[in-house]
Amino acid sequence: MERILVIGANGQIGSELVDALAAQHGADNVIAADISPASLYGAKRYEVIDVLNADRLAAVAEQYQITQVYQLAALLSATGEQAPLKAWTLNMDGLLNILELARIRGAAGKPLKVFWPSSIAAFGPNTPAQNTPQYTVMDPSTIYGISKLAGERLCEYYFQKYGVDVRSIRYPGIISYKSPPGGGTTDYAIAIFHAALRGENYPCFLEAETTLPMIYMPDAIRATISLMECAADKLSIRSSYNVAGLSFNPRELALVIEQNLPGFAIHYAPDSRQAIAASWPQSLDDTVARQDWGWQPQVDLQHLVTDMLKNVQISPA
Ligand code: AKB
Repeated sequence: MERILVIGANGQIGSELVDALAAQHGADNVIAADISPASLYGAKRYEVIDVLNADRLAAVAEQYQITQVYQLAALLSATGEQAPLKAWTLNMDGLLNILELARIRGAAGKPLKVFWPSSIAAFGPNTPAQNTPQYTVMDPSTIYGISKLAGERLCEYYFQKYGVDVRSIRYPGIISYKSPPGGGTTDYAIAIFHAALRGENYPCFLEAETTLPMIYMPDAIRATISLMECAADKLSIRSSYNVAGLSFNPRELALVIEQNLPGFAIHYAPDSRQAIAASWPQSLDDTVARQDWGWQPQVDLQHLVTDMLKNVQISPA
């Protein structure tokens, strides 16, 4: 029986992951945790945890005899640029605390499987942008991307040196409607739906032709859980796997929205996030994920748009 701790459970990915894991393992076996005292998503078991507090992590892991941890607490690319030191501390020390927890519990005969998200932000301006290979130049230019690349190296180090069973995906931009994203560069592809459903013209902070790798939340959750369920001896990568969903740019996305919602219009007002997006890949080669654990995306742009338009609950502008 698994006992699963999800840190960052109130966030965009965490909230949906908690539901998916609870459906699979039983609500009693999933402990949602976040820094805020209030659980936004009604998880049956909820703990207030600051991932920077190693003693608290150890106490909760022992209390529930945790066997798996998803460490999702982080500052993303755009907010990270507003507070680089805070982003570095949270992203790096948060991961290190979890890896250390897994090392210490593993040495005590209580193995802890770890999931930690990397990102397309770990790539940079000199990375080949088309069909970006699994192994290639990585020269991230944001503090978030630098923390992701360093984090990938730490994951592999802890696996090689201590046998920590850590697994990771380089998430593309994740699109979802259940809970808002927090401070990413790919967030335009969610905000655009809210504007469209409010009947507003959308002022896009990226340029029209800025193609980025994206993934719809159901595919992202499926990828994450499949990787965590895969037999350890099938995994050839302990840094982080490239995983592709689909790729599109703001103009292409707006066109499909307009086909479904005639009259919708977009205009372009690029800001500092344009430079971040321009340094990231446009599409990913995820052959290794497909070979190792059978990854296969299911959602195309048409499906994503119709599903988002059906489900987004409009937020204030
Ligand atoms: C961001 O835009 O910062 C994130 C990411 C691609 O990791 N969505």
